[in-house]
Amino acid sequence: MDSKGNKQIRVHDFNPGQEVFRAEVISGLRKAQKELPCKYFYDEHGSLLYERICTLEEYYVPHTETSIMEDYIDEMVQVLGPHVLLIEYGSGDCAKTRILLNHLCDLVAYVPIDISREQLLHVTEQLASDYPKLEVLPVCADYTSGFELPVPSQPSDHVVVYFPGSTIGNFEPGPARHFLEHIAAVCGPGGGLLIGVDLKKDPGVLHHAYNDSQGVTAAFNLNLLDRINRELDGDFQLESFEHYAFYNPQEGRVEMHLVSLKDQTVHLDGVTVPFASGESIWTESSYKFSLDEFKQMAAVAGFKVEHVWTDEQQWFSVQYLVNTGGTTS
Ligand code: AVI
Repeated sequence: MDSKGNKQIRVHDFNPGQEVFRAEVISGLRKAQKELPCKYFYDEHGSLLYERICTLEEYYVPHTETSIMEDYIDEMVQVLGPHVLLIEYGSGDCAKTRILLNHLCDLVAYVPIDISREQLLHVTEQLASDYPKLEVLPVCADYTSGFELPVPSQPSDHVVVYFPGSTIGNFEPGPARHFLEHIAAVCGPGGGLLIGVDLKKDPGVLHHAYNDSQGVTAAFNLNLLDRINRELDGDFQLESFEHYAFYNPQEGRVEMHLVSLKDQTVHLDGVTVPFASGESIWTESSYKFSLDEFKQMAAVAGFKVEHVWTDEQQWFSVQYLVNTGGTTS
């Protein structure tokens, strides 16, 4: 507590920092198919743009997932069980988490993990005031690399990892399986994973979701170049690149690219990057799953699908997986 009686917020900080950002940007732009990791979308401005995407009707993911959570929260609370330590990977603005926090009344502690330090601090302050009895232990980290989890002051019955929003779809298949294996290790036997998984659907719906009419997704994609300009002294001309997103049915994923509109040369931090007209930087993949595909991937990582909740159109699913205590690979 500080002198005014407010809870002191201590962030466990494992943020990889500028050197890693620089190295990953340069190595991505040197590849034959240029690419940039989608985790770098989420600087302060990118996080705000993503929050705006999440309010768009065309981007069905958040509102569909939220209705599933609201419709089935009582069942979810039963399935998750009592005295849970809840860990959220990529907590963002915690909008959906509040549904869980409002209903899991005997929660032991909540550990939000996010790469965006500003947003993590802001959200933790809000949670501390809205849930004064809850122990909140924020971790600033790139959750795709190693970091230590804080230890709560009370023991828990079991650990539940919450991973909403179908962010699992932003991993390539091999890394997705490894990430699920990592989560299985964090949960331990008897622990579980409550995860949002986007499902295969009409490609027209996907097209509109990633090419929204207000251009917010395009601005979100282009902000990555702006971030490189700001933080790595780059000279990308944003008007010379165009947002391009499409569903690739063979791979079962939406791909987002930034396409160069002319032959041009870009400089950043002493490095020169040539672009041919029409050449793209691949900035994000968003895989969509059938229920069976996801079940198989989860099984290889050591998880059994215990429960699946979907919306009526079967566009999105929230699934509870339990760690069975051994992988099948
Ligand atoms: C965070 N992630 C699950 C979103 C997605 O749908 O792949 C990011 C996003 N990209 C464009 N719109 C939203």
